[in-house]
Amino acid sequence: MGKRRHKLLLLLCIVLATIIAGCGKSEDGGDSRLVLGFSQIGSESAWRIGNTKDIEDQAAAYGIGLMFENANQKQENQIAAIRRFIAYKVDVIAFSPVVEEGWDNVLKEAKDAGIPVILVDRDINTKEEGLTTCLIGADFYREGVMAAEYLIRKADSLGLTYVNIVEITGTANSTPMRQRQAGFMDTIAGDPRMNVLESVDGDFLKSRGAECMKYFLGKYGDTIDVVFSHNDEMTIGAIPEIEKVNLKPGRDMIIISIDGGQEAIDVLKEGKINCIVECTPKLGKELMETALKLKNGESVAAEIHPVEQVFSDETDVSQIAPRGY
Ligand code: GYE
Repeated sequence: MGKRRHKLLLLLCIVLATIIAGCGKSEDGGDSRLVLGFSQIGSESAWRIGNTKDIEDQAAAYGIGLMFENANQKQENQIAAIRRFIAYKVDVIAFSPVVEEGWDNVLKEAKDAGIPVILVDRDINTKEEGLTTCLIGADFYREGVMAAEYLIRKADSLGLTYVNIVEITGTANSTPMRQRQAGFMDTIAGDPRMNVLESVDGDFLKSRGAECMKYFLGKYGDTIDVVFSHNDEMTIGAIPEIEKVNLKPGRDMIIISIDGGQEAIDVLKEGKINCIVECTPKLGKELMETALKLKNGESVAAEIHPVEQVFSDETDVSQIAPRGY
Protein backbone atom coordinates (compact mmCIF):
# COMPACT_ATOMS: atom_id res chain seq x y z
CA MET A 1 0.00 0.00 0.00
CA GLY A 2 1.36 3.49 -0.90
CA LYS A 3 2.77 5.63 1.93
CA ARG A 4 0.17 8.36 1.22
CA ARG A 5 -2.77 5.95 1.60
CA HIS A 6 -1.23 4.50 4.76
CA LYS A 7 -1.00 7.97 6.34
CA LEU A 8 -4.61 8.76 5.35
CA LEU A 9 -5.86 5.50 6.92
CA LEU A 10 -3.93 6.21 10.14
CA LEU A 11 -5.38 9.76 10.31
CA LEU A 12 -8.90 8.37 9.81
CA CYS A 13 -8.44 5.89 12.70
CA ILE A 14 -7.22 8.65 15.03
CA VAL A 15 -10.19 10.88 14.16
CA LEU A 16 -12.67 8.00 14.66
CA ALA A 17 -11.11 7.03 18.01
CA THR A 18 -11.38 10.64 19.22
CA ILE A 19 -15.05 10.87 18.21
CA ILE A 20 -15.96 7.59 19.97
CA ALA A 21 -13.97 8.44 23.10
CA GLY A 22 -15.64 11.83 23.28
CA CYS A 23 -19.18 10.35 23.35
CA GLY A 24 -20.92 10.77 26.67
CA LYS A 25 -18.13 12.85 28.20
CA SER A 26 -19.03 15.90 30.23
CA GLU A 27 -16.99 19.15 30.12
CA ASP A 28 -14.68 17.89 32.89
CA GLY A 29 -14.03 14.67 30.88
CA GLY A 30 -16.15 12.54 33.25
CA ASP A 31 -18.74 10.01 31.96
CA SER A 32 -21.99 11.99 31.75
CA ARG A 33 -24.10 8.84 31.20
CA LEU A 34 -26.52 8.21 34.06
CA VAL A 35 -25.45 5.22 36.18
CA LEU A 36 -28.37 3.29 37.70
CA GLY A 37 -27.89 0.63 40.37
CA PHE A 38 -30.71 -1.95 40.30
CA SER A 39 -31.25 -4.75 42.82
CA GLN A 40 -33.58 -7.42 41.46
CA ILE A 41 -35.35 -9.94 43.76
CA GLY A 42 -34.34 -13.06 41.85
CA SER A 43 -35.49 -15.27 38.95
CA GLU A 44 -38.41 -17.01 40.66
CA SER A 45 -40.97 -16.62 37.88
CA ALA A 46 -41.51 -15.87 34.20
CA TRP A 47 -42.77 -12.51 35.39
CA ARG A 48 -39.52 -11.72 37.17
CA ILE A 49 -37.38 -12.87 34.22
CA GLY A 50 -39.50 -10.72 31.90
CA ASN A 51 -39.12 -7.77 34.25
CA THR A 52 -35.33 -8.14 34.28
CA LYS A 53 -35.14 -8.37 30.48
CA ASP A 54 -37.31 -5.29 30.06
CA ILE A 55 -35.16 -3.26 32.47
CA GLU A 56 -31.96 -4.33 30.68
CA ASP A 57 -33.45 -3.58 27.25
CA GLN A 58 -34.73 -0.16 28.31
CA ALA A 59 -31.42 0.80 29.97
CA ALA A 60 -29.69 0.05 26.65
CA ALA A 61 -32.36 1.95 24.71
CA TYR A 62 -31.94 5.03 26.93
CA GLY A 63 -28.13 4.82 26.99
CA ILE A 64 -28.13 4.37 30.76
CA GLY A 65 -25.29 2.56 32.53
CA LEU A 66 -26.95 -0.30 34.48
CA MET A 67 -25.35 -1.96 37.47
CA PHE A 68 -27.62 -5.00 37.92
CA GLU A 69 -27.55 -7.40 40.87
CA ASN A 70 -29.76 -10.50 41.39
CA ALA A 71 -30.50 -11.11 45.09
CA ASN A 72 -31.72 -14.72 44.70
CA GLN A 73 -34.78 -13.98 46.89
CA LYS A 74 -32.70 -12.82 49.88
CA GLN A 75 -33.27 -9.40 51.51
CA GLU A 76 -29.73 -9.40 52.89
CA ASN A 77 -28.38 -9.66 49.34
CA GLN A 78 -30.47 -6.67 48.30
CA ILE A 79 -29.22 -4.60 51.25
CA ALA A 80 -25.61 -5.51 50.40
CA ALA A 81 -26.18 -4.57 46.75
CA ILE A 82 -27.63 -1.18 47.71
CA ARG A 83 -24.55 -0.55 49.88
CA ARG A 84 -22.31 -1.37 46.91
CA PHE A 85 -24.27 1.07 44.74
CA ILE A 86 -23.76 3.76 47.42
CA ALA A 87 -20.02 3.04 47.59
CA TYR A 88 -19.81 3.25 43.81
CA LYS A 89 -21.66 6.61 43.94
CA VAL A 90 -24.27 5.69 41.32
CA ASP A 91 -26.59 8.49 40.25
CA VAL A 92 -29.83 6.65 41.11
CA ILE A 93 -30.67 3.45 43.00
CA ALA A 94 -33.71 1.32 42.16
CA PHE A 95 -34.87 -1.99 43.62
CA SER A 96 -37.79 -4.39 43.80
CA PRO A 97 -38.07 -5.16 47.55
CA VAL A 98 -38.64 -8.85 48.29
CA VAL A 99 -40.56 -7.93 51.47
CA GLU A 100 -42.00 -4.67 52.85
CA GLU A 101 -40.10 -4.33 56.13
CA GLY A 102 -36.40 -3.99 57.08
CA TRP A 103 -35.18 -1.23 54.70
CA ASP A 104 -34.91 1.83 56.98
CA ASN A 105 -31.19 1.70 57.75
CA VAL A 106 -29.84 1.12 54.25
CA LEU A 107 -32.21 3.68 52.73
CA LYS A 108 -31.07 6.26 55.31
CA GLU A 109 -27.51 5.56 54.13
CA ALA A 110 -28.59 6.20 50.53
CA LYS A 111 -30.33 9.42 51.60
CA ASP A 112 -27.24 10.59 53.51
CA ALA A 113 -25.19 9.88 50.38
CA GLY A 114 -27.59 12.07 48.39
CA ILE A 115 -28.64 9.21 46.07
CA PRO A 116 -32.35 9.08 45.15
CA VAL A 117 -34.10 5.69 45.36
CA ILE A 118 -36.89 4.40 43.12
CA LEU A 119 -39.10 1.45 44.11
CA VAL A 120 -39.89 -0.90 41.23
CA ASP A 121 -42.77 -3.42 41.30
CA ARG A 122 -43.23 -3.67 45.09
CA ASP A 123 -43.58 -1.24 48.03
CA ILE A 124 -42.00 -0.96 51.49
CA ASN A 125 -42.98 0.11 55.01
CA THR A 126 -40.50 2.47 56.71
CA LYS A 127 -40.68 4.42 59.99
CA GLU A 128 -39.09 7.48 58.38
CA GLU A 129 -40.86 9.26 55.52
CA GLY A 130 -39.15 10.34 52.31
CA LEU A 131 -36.61 7.53 51.97
CA THR A 132 -37.79 6.79 48.41
CA THR A 133 -38.87 9.10 45.59
CA CYS A 134 -41.30 7.05 43.52
CA LEU A 135 -43.06 3.66 43.25
CA ILE A 136 -43.38 2.22 39.75
CA GLY A 137 -45.56 -0.88 39.84
CA ALA A 138 -48.97 -2.48 39.58
CA ASP A 139 -51.98 -1.67 41.76
CA PHE A 140 -52.01 -5.10 43.39
CA TYR A 141 -55.13 -4.36 45.47
CA ARG A 142 -57.00 -3.68 42.21
CA GLU A 143 -55.71 -6.97 40.81
CA GLY A 144 -57.25 -8.80 43.78
CA VAL A 145 -60.51 -6.91 43.25
CA MET A 146 -60.59 -7.83 39.55
CA ALA A 147 -60.00 -11.50 40.41
CA ALA A 148 -62.90 -11.49 42.88
CA GLU A 149 -65.20 -9.58 40.54
CA TYR A 150 -64.61 -12.28 37.92
CA LEU A 151 -65.44 -15.00 40.47
CA ILE A 152 -68.71 -13.27 41.44
CA ARG A 153 -69.71 -13.04 37.76
CA LYS A 154 -68.76 -16.70 37.24
CA ALA A 155 -70.75 -17.85 40.29
CA ASP A 156 -73.75 -15.90 38.97
CA SER A 157 -73.45 -17.42 35.49
CA LEU A 158 -73.20 -20.96 36.93
CA GLY A 159 -76.01 -20.35 39.42
CA LEU A 160 -73.80 -21.39 42.36
CA THR A 161 -75.38 -21.09 45.82
CA TYR A 162 -72.12 -21.65 47.69
CA VAL A 163 -68.43 -21.38 46.64
CA ASN A 164 -65.58 -23.08 48.55
CA ILE A 165 -62.29 -21.26 47.87
CA VAL A 166 -58.67 -22.20 48.54
CA GLU A 167 -55.98 -19.51 48.19
CA ILE A 168 -52.33 -20.05 47.24
CA THR A 169 -50.60 -16.83 48.27
CA GLY A 170 -47.37 -15.22 47.11
CA THR A 171 -44.32 -14.51 49.29
CA ALA A 172 -45.41 -13.69 52.84
CA ASN A 173 -45.11 -9.98 53.78
CA SER A 174 -44.59 -8.91 50.17
CA THR A 175 -46.72 -6.13 48.70
CA PRO A 176 -48.35 -8.25 45.96
CA MET A 177 -49.25 -10.98 48.46
CA ARG A 178 -50.75 -8.56 51.02
CA GLN A 179 -52.64 -6.41 48.55
CA ARG A 180 -53.89 -9.11 46.15
CA GLN A 181 -55.28 -10.97 49.16
CA ALA A 182 -56.84 -7.81 50.62
CA GLY A 183 -58.46 -6.78 47.33
CA PHE A 184 -59.86 -10.28 46.78
CA MET A 185 -61.15 -10.79 50.35
CA ASP A 186 -62.65 -7.31 50.62
CA THR A 187 -64.57 -7.85 47.38
CA ILE A 188 -66.06 -11.26 48.26
CA ALA A 189 -66.78 -10.25 51.87
CA GLY A 190 -70.28 -9.07 51.01
CA ASP A 191 -71.21 -12.23 49.11
CA PRO A 192 -72.72 -14.91 51.45
CA ARG A 193 -71.97 -17.65 48.89
CA MET A 194 -68.21 -17.19 49.25
CA ASN A 195 -66.37 -19.39 51.78
CA VAL A 196 -62.56 -19.38 52.05
CA LEU A 197 -61.50 -22.84 53.26
CA GLU A 198 -57.81 -21.97 53.75
CA SER A 199 -54.88 -19.85 52.52
CA VAL A 200 -51.34 -21.27 52.22
CA ASP A 201 -48.05 -19.55 51.26
CA GLY A 202 -46.74 -20.68 47.86
CA ASP A 203 -43.91 -18.08 47.78
CA PHE A 204 -44.64 -17.37 44.06
CA LEU A 205 -42.86 -20.64 43.18
CA LYS A 206 -44.08 -23.40 40.82
CA SER A 207 -42.86 -26.19 43.12
CA ARG A 208 -44.61 -24.66 46.15
CA GLY A 209 -47.80 -24.21 44.11
CA ALA A 210 -47.82 -27.95 43.49
CA GLU A 211 -47.18 -28.71 47.17
CA CYS A 212 -49.97 -26.35 48.30
CA MET A 213 -52.46 -27.87 45.86
CA LYS A 214 -51.53 -31.42 46.92
CA TYR A 215 -52.12 -30.39 50.56
CA PHE A 216 -55.50 -28.80 49.72
CA LEU A 217 -56.68 -31.84 47.74
CA GLY A 218 -55.66 -34.19 50.55
CA LYS A 219 -57.60 -32.11 53.09
CA TYR A 220 -60.64 -30.88 51.11
CA GLY A 221 -60.78 -33.14 48.04
CA ASP A 222 -63.48 -32.35 45.51
CA THR A 223 -65.29 -29.96 47.87
CA ILE A 224 -62.97 -27.25 46.47
CA ASP A 225 -64.82 -25.08 43.95
CA VAL A 226 -62.20 -22.36 43.34
CA VAL A 227 -58.41 -22.03 43.42
CA PHE A 228 -57.25 -18.38 43.73
CA SER A 229 -53.50 -18.32 43.06
CA HIS A 230 -51.42 -15.12 43.38
CA ASN A 231 -49.24 -15.86 40.33
CA ASP A 232 -49.06 -18.01 37.21
CA GLU A 233 -46.02 -19.95 38.39
CA MET A 234 -47.91 -21.41 41.35
CA THR A 235 -51.01 -21.97 39.21
CA ILE A 236 -49.04 -23.96 36.64
CA GLY A 237 -47.54 -26.02 39.46
CA ALA A 238 -50.99 -26.70 40.93
CA ILE A 239 -52.79 -27.85 37.78
CA PRO A 240 -51.11 -31.28 37.36
CA GLU A 241 -51.95 -32.08 41.00
CA ILE A 242 -55.65 -31.48 40.25
CA GLU A 243 -55.46 -33.72 37.18
CA LYS A 244 -53.71 -36.48 39.17
CA VAL A 245 -56.90 -36.95 41.22
CA ASN A 246 -59.00 -37.10 38.05
CA LEU A 247 -60.48 -33.62 38.42
CA LYS A 248 -60.58 -31.21 35.49
CA PRO A 249 -59.04 -27.77 36.23
CA GLY A 250 -61.17 -25.06 34.64
CA ARG A 251 -64.21 -27.39 34.68
CA ASP A 252 -64.49 -29.16 38.08
CA MET A 253 -62.63 -26.27 39.74
CA ILE A 254 -62.56 -22.59 38.78
CA ILE A 255 -58.90 -21.54 38.45
CA ILE A 256 -58.04 -17.85 38.92
CA SER A 257 -54.46 -16.61 38.48
CA ILE A 258 -52.44 -13.38 38.18
CA ASP A 259 -49.55 -12.24 35.93
CA GLY A 260 -50.50 -13.14 32.34
CA GLY A 261 -47.27 -14.66 31.02
CA GLN A 262 -47.32 -16.67 27.80
CA GLU A 263 -47.17 -20.10 29.44
CA ALA A 264 -50.27 -19.39 31.56
CA ILE A 265 -52.12 -17.73 28.68
CA ASP A 266 -51.57 -20.91 26.64
CA VAL A 267 -53.09 -22.93 29.53
CA LEU A 268 -56.00 -20.47 29.63
CA LYS A 269 -56.53 -21.14 25.91
CA GLU A 270 -56.63 -24.88 26.70
CA GLY A 271 -59.49 -24.16 29.15
CA LYS A 272 -57.56 -25.28 32.26
CA ILE A 273 -57.44 -21.75 33.73
CA ASN A 274 -60.62 -19.63 33.78
CA CYS A 275 -59.25 -16.17 34.52
CA ILE A 276 -55.85 -14.44 34.52
CA VAL A 277 -55.52 -10.88 35.83
CA GLU A 278 -52.69 -9.15 33.97
CA CYS A 279 -49.70 -7.83 35.92
CA THR A 280 -47.25 -6.40 33.41
CA PRO A 281 -43.51 -6.82 34.10
CA LYS A 282 -42.70 -4.14 31.52
CA LEU A 283 -41.75 -1.33 33.92
CA GLY A 284 -38.35 -0.49 32.40
CA LYS A 285 -39.38 2.51 30.28
CA GLU A 286 -41.00 4.30 33.23
CA LEU A 287 -37.98 3.45 35.39
CA MET A 288 -35.46 4.96 32.95
CA GLU A 289 -37.54 8.08 32.37
CA THR A 290 -37.97 8.59 36.12
CA ALA A 291 -34.23 8.07 36.76
CA LEU A 292 -33.33 10.64 34.10
CA LYS A 293 -35.77 13.16 35.60
CA LEU A 294 -34.22 12.66 39.05
CA LYS A 295 -30.69 13.13 37.68
CA ASN A 296 -31.83 16.33 35.97
CA GLY A 297 -33.38 17.61 39.21
CA GLU A 298 -36.93 17.34 37.88
CA SER A 299 -39.91 16.37 40.05
CA VAL A 300 -41.39 12.89 39.62
CA ALA A 301 -44.78 11.32 40.36
CA ALA A 302 -45.03 9.56 43.74
CA GLU A 303 -46.63 6.52 42.12
CA ILE A 304 -46.81 5.25 38.52
CA HIS A 305 -49.28 2.36 37.92
CA PRO A 306 -49.55 0.62 34.52
CA VAL A 307 -53.04 0.00 33.11
CA GLU A 308 -53.89 -3.71 33.33
CA GLN A 309 -56.59 -5.99 31.93
CA VAL A 310 -58.30 -9.32 32.65
CA PHE A 311 -58.09 -12.36 30.37
CA SER A 312 -60.91 -14.87 30.98
CA ASP A 313 -63.31 -17.45 29.54
CA GLU A 314 -65.88 -14.66 29.23
CA THR A 315 -64.16 -13.62 25.95
CA ASP A 316 -62.56 -15.26 22.91
CA VAL A 317 -59.12 -16.01 24.42
CA SER A 318 -57.82 -17.33 21.09
CA GLN A 319 -57.32 -13.69 20.05
CA ILE A 320 -54.88 -12.82 22.87
CA ALA A 321 -51.69 -11.47 21.26
CA PRO A 322 -48.23 -12.93 22.14
CA ARG A 323 -47.31 -11.73 25.63
CA GLY A 324 -43.56 -11.27 25.34
CA TYR A 325 -42.81 -12.81 28.78
O1 GYE B 1 -46.77 -11.65 40.43
C1 GYE B 1 -44.71 -12.90 40.58
C2 GYE B 1 -43.30 -12.48 40.92
O2 GYE B 1 -43.93 -8.74 42.39
C3 GYE B 1 -45.72 -8.60 40.78
O3 GYE B 1 -43.50 -11.41 41.85
C4 GYE B 1 -44.48 -9.35 41.23
C5 GYE B 1 -44.75 -10.78 41.54
C6 GYE B 1 -45.38 -11.58 40.40
O4 GYE B 1 -42.56 -13.52 41.41
O5 GYE B 1 -44.76 -13.75 39.46
